[in-house]
Amino acid sequence: SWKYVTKEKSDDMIHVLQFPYNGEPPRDRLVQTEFTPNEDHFVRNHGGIPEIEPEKYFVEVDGLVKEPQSLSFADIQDETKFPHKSLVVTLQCSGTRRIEQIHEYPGDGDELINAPWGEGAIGNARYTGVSLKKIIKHCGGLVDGADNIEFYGCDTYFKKGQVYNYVVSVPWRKVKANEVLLAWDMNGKPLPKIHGYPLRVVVCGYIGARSCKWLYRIKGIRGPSMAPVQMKEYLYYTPQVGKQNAMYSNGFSIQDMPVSSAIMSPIDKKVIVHSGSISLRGWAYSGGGHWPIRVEVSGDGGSIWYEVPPANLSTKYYHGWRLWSIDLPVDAEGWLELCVRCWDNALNTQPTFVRSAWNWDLHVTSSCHRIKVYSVN
Ligand code: MTE
Ligand code: MO
Repeated sequence: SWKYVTKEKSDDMIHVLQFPYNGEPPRDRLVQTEFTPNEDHFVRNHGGIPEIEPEKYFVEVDGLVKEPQSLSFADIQDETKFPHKSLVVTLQCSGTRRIEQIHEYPGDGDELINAPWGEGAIGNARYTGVSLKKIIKHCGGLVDGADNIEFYGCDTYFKKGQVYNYVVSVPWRKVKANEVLLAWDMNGKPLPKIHGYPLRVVVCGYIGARSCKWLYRIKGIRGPSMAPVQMKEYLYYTPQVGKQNAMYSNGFSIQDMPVSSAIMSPIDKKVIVHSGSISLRGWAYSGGGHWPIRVEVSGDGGSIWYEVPPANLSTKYYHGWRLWSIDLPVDAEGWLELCVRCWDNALNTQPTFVRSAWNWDLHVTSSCHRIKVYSVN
């Protein structure tokens, strides 16, 4: 079997697809650090990894902007024009934990798109760059009637015999709120090639799909992008949609990520020898500008819940995850179902079972995360 080799990623990444490179880190390691090391951050690619020389690199800002411009990498980094800005942002693929939906009931058979992600298609980093709002203002602002911004990535991918660039959009109000960053730095290091070098979009609180890598064009448009990634992928279908009646028009375009959480340690199906408590660790995250405020775990499938002590939640950021840990009291011996659920600051919480929110394209598995372990007390 052929394997894409890159020094930018840890050797033990779990490849959910071999080509293009799509991988997530080992589960227990992901929650060891609040900021995910760049080499452990999950990677989601639709196509190849472009090689871009920053000296020859330009970003076109055009479409429905008043003064279209072509900006070099040096222009974009020019602090006299655009103040530098750092933001802590969790990027989450809407396919995170898809494997649970696949086990519940298989969905869209297009495996190239529907990679069987586990709980690791999420990562947290401090990104530095400029707010896209400043760039658009620099280009005279939007023409009347324009209300979305379209991004073009210079990678290409194939689907159903056609070649596409990666193209997506976000509404202007998101940009106006300074929640869209053009970033060249990830955790104090130059953006790795595999994460979009030299410049990528980072959209706070939205599904990872809108954070376009290898950005080469920014276009003012009216209404969302008509490109296939925007119109045909990342749709959330009602439960009645399946193989016989799937139609893109029945899908709801996913933007904000809902509240979710996962147990990353211990690992599913393990035997745990303990003396009265099992220590659990994991992540909790909510998109759309919300953040986790309460995490609870259960050792009996969800009858009795224990609150994770607030002191065991990592620092609160507006757009970042919170790691958590707890020693869960356990008397029972034998197979136990451990589960976690989270509340965000808008008091949203998670669906109880995977089947509560199963959808044909298998996106946004945000149900209460459950694993089984064998307890020896
Ligand atoms: N941008 C381009 N140009 N091409 C892509 O395939 N994948 C998107 C997004 N941006 C993608 C892209 C998806 S679906 C996700 S989840 C995030 O990038 C993943 O970002 P990462 O690989 O840096 O973790
Ligand atoms: Mo994604």
